[in-house]
Amino acid sequence: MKILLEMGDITRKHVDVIVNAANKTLLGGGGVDGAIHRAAGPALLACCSALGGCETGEAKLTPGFNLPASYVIHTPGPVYSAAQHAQSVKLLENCYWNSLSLADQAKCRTIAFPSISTGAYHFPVVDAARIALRTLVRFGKERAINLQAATMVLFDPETYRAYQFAMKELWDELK
Ligand code: AR6
Repeated sequence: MKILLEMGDITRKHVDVIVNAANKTLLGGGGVDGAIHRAAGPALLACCSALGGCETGEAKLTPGFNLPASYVIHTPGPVYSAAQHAQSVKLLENCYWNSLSLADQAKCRTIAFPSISTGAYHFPVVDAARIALRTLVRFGKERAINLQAATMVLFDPETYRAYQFAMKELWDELK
């Protein structure tokens, strides 16, 4: 599975599935969640309302409705807590791993992620980038059957630079 970084708006991505940094209600919100619901149209909210919410780190699949992507995977990231750093890390890992598993089971070949938990949920971005990329690499090595490419779509230059830094660090380690 290829891993790619780009700067942009995830609602514009022509991939099989995009991931939404949701909250546990799955009833929409601000940030990337709001942008995805606006672009998908009201049918997405109607569909999400029937799902009964989602636990932090778990993931649920819906159609993409008016989005260019066929599906959306909704995963609530952890609200970052420095006092419970290890638990925040584990939950963020689960978001990536469970989203990838669900996408692979749905026979998706391409997936795009936003930087989960680094906006309203305040996860330190370099730590979050390390967790995201390491989990993508591990899933690609251990589990991917259908998935061929995972793209991190980063919305602002600072987040993009953090992911570039984490990618270089990981690359240097693997050399
Ligand atoms: N495409 C890609 N990334 C985006 C986009 C976009 N269109 N819009 C924002 N981002 P956040 P969280 C980036 O706050 O921290 C919501 O209200 C953003 O710049 O969207 O997981 C939910 O309902 C940041 O880098 O998600 C939850 O209540 C990243 O996406 C809560 O926020 C994540 O920021 C979830 O907080």
